[in-house]
Amino acid sequence: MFVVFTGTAGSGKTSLVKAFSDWVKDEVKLRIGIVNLDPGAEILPYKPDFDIREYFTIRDIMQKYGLGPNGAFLKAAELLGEYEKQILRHKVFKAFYDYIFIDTPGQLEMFMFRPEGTRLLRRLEMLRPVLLVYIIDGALAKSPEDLLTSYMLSLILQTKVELQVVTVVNKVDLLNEGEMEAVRELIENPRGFAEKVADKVGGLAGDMIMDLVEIVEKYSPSERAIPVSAKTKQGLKELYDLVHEVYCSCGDLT
Ligand SMILES: Nc1nc2c(ncn2[C@@H]2O[C@H](COP(=O)(O)OP(=O)(O)OP(=O)(O)O)[C@@H](O)[C@H]2O)c(=O)[nH]1
Ligand SMILES: [Mg+2]
Repeated sequence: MFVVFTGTAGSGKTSLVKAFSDWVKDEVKLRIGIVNLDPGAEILPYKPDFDIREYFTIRDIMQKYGLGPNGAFLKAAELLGEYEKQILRHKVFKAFYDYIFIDTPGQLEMFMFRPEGTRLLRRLEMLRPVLLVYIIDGALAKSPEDLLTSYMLSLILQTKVELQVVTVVNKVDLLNEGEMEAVRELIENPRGFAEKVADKVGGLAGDMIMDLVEIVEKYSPSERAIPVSAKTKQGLKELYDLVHEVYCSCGDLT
């Protein structure tokens, strides 16, 4: 199964790919392949089996096309489309791994919100089932509005990509008891959490949040989000159990 790690910039995708792949290799003794699809990455803590930077990097694109970093990510999306066939011919996509973890750029515009990224996900699905792990930056727990926004983004992604999504809240090692409580509340009762945020914000924004609450309630995944820490490895067993459950339900026994 492909497990694609996504989430806003700096939420901990790369750290979690490293921590979770090490954990699964050590504790469950499975074979994990790692793919880096972030052309903006400088130093990676893991050794990828395939690295998009073999084809292009954000640094090179900025120089070659005279672009700033955001323009370069949009150009990178185009290049991802152009190189798609070559990329998918790489042996990692066919090799005998139990799971292939895919690290993606924090600039969601390049991968999740562009047709080229969605098309690549579709192509991957033809090879094996694809699960999305959406990472909420736990540091946002200091601001319930931001925590809720990031949670809603995971629902929006879900409607866009039509893939199974597992949501995790990362960096919980940084949170104090009050912030941890906010995370727990969001996980256990997204509607109640959103209502509180709406009350606090008030006005038109509060009304809009209340409308969104309906959507949250209707489409919230049946699985709860999982609190994790790529740093302390807290929650990785729970994450594995959920990923494994999806793997079994997909019947992917390759
Ligand atoms: N305390 C703590 N810090 C973390 C954790 N996970 C990631 N970080 C830190 O958060 C920062 C960003 O981590 P990355 O793994 O690079 O995040 P990313 O989502 O891959 O970032 P981009 O690819 O740039 O979008 C780094 O300084 C990490 O050390 C965690 O669980 N706990
Ligand atoms: Mg990264």
